[in-house]
Amino acid sequence: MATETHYTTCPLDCPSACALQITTEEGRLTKIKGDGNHPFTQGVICGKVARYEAVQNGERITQPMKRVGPKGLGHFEPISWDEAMETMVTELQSRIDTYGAETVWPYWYGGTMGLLQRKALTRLTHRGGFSRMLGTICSYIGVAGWQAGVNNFVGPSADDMAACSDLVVLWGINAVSTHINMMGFVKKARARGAKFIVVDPYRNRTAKLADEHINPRPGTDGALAAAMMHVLLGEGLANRDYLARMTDFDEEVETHFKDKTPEWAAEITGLEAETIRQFARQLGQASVPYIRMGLGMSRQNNGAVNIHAVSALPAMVGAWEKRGGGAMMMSHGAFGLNDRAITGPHLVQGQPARELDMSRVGAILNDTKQETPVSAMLIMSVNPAVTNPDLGAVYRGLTRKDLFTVVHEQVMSDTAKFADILLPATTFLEHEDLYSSYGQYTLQHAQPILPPTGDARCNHDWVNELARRLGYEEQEFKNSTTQTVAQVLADSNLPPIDQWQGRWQDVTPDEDTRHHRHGFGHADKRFHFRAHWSNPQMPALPDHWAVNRRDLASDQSYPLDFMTPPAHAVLNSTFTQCDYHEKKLGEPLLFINPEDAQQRGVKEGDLVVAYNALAYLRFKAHLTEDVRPGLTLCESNYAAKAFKEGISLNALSHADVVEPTGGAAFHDNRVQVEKVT
Ligand SMILES: Nc1nc2c(c(=O)[nH]1)N[C@H]1C(S)=C(S)[C@@H](COP(=O)(O)OP(=O)(O)OC[C@H]3O[C@@H](n4cnc5c(=O)[nH]c(N)nc54)[C@H](O)[C@@H]3O)O[C@H]1N2
Ligand SMILES: Nc1nc2c(c(=O)[nH]1)N[C@H]1C(S)=C(S)[C@@H](COP(=O)(O)OP(=O)(O)OC[C@H]3O[C@@H](n4cnc5c(=O)[nH]c(N)nc54)[C@H](O)[C@@H]3O)O[C@H]1N2
Ligand code: SF4
Ligand SMILES: [Mo]
Repeated sequence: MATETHYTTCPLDCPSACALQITTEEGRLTKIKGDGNHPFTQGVICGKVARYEAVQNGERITQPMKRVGPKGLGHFEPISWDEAMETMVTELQSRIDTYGAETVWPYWYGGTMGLLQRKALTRLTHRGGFSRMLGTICSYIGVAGWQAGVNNFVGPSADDMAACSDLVVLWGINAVSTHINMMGFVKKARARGAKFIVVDPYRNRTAKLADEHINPRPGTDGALAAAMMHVLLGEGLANRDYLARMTDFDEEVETHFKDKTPEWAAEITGLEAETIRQFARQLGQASVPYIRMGLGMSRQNNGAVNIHAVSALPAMVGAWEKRGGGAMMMSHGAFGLNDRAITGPHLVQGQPARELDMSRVGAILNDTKQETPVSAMLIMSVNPAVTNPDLGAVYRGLTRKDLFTVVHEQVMSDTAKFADILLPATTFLEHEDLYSSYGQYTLQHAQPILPPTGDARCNHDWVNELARRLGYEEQEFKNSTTQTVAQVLADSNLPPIDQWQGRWQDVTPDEDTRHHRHGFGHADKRFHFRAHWSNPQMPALPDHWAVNRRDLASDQSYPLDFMTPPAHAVLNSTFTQCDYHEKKLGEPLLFINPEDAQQRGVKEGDLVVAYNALAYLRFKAHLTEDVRPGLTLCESNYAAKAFKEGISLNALSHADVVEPTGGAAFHDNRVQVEKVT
């Protein structure tokens, strides 16, 4: 076998969904680069995936195994797929007989974004009547905030921005690390003279490239946006014509903003009132302002209110209508896919089963009062022992003796170590899939390029076999991946693969739709300044909703804000088991402002402990003005082994029930910090 070139799609949970060019030699991955022909990738990919061989050719799980030591230690013994399947059927069936089908909780998330492999467990869940998973951990808070005002998950494309915007604002998104391709388009806009502003509590890699960095305290974007609207209205910079035609703006809304002065917001955000005024004027005076809103800013207890408030800014100045103007948060609304062949909603027999919030796995597994306890979990493409909040509770839950845990994994993740049955998973180079995106507008199809490693099977295949062994005879459990892809495309009125011109379909909505010129996603077609939250305690109009830990703190036990934004070198917990990426990531650093450090006698490189009511973790201190006084952070995520305590960063994250629909407030935590002597 000689050198071969292949094309595929990056499966990771990243808004870019890059088209990739793969080189193999003698059937082994040797090189990955961006596909230069793809309109969004444009030949650029991130450094972490460029070194994917660390996963592909690294230490993989290659055969089914059963646990032989205590849960959590990762001691296993090889078994056959047949024995693994038989054990699963026996263990699941006995628990279903005792407690009912809802005792089984299939659990999956961000390992792969490929539609077939990602959601395969859902059809089994539906058919079996198992507990359904409420997939809150990433975007639920942001989605609720966006629905309140816009309610259409489309927006101006990166091309629109590059070609037309004269003010580019990246708000709560560290694109250099989390959406690198976006930066190429920002560069083009800047080359035309566009100004580039970053709004983020943390002077991250993206902020360092900006013309201006505005750093509100975390969880205060609602106050900032409300005060900006006060200025826009007061200084004649609001677009009254647009407000009347396209929004629900009225006298009540106008009155609401009367006392949202920059001075009021300065108190809350920690910004100078003058900074807020100037920012509002820049937005109001720009011809085509564009805001790219990140989900990062939504990971707050008041995140939904903040997302809604920021999305109201382009409505206030009438930016949405102009090509390249308005705001963009997620692009998935453009795909219009019907995925019932994958998820099988029609396979539900009788009443739909209960839904359990994935962000509260610790609390749920430790809840002894539940009528139907969760006594079996099927875990696939997700690593809750690192990525879920309140890891202490997650560990206690996963070590329960009576819990039967199946984990399907590529590598020995921290969660895999808790498995009773551990199953080997293929990588995206070894299986077929369809890929949509939440940051750009192409639908991609990818064929397997390499044979499975060892006895690895793809998500689609083992789920189907388990279903058949449980006696489910529906066609959905017999279809191959190729048949399922064909069915999804047919159900979605899209051409079959053999009629595609290339490896992707452009699904970019037309310019009017991207700019909501025919209206927004509400019955009245208007942008809503008035949110209709399911929780009536949430402020209907853009405001500061004072429900964050800083707002509620009754004493100074944990005086410092603590955030855990995504690290550059890894993607969630993916790559944290790879030597190359681990080295790039480095040891866990606690970013702390020199002022806060000095008060604690802490110097650069000192060993410090950060603690709150949940846990303590030790870090190396990094003194930096990149965080304001009162703010600390550690970039996420790390495998447990990176910490002396043997548990990862989210031991310090609370599993709050975030309004209005659940989610995880990863960047709304508080700690105290002391020097370790
Ligand atoms: N390298 C890398 N890339 C990733 C990931 C990763 O872990 N590493 N994760 C992937 C995943 S799953 C997702 S969902 C996306 C997430 O990517 P996006 O949703 O696009 O946003 P992030 O870049 O996570 O946003 C993080 C930024 O939000 C800021 N932030 C936190 N709280 C607030 C706030 O209250 N207000 C404001 N204005 N800013 C705030 C943080 O300081 C940080 O700089 O990235 C994906 N890409
Ligand atoms: N502190 C903190 N925590 C966070 C965040 C944060 O900003 N701060 N961000 C949160 C966000 S936005 C998200 S989306 C979650 C994501 O959290 P997770 O969904 O847990 O994502 P990953 O950590 O990437 O873990 C995915 C696992 O799936 C495995 N995998 C990859 N592909 C496949 C496959 O095809 N099949 C199978 N069976 N396994 C596969 C990988 O090896 C990896 O171990 O993390 C959240 N956690
Ligand atoms: S992680 Fe994101 S930026 Fe990196 S290759 Fe994948 S899609 Fe592209
Ligand atoms: Mo995410």
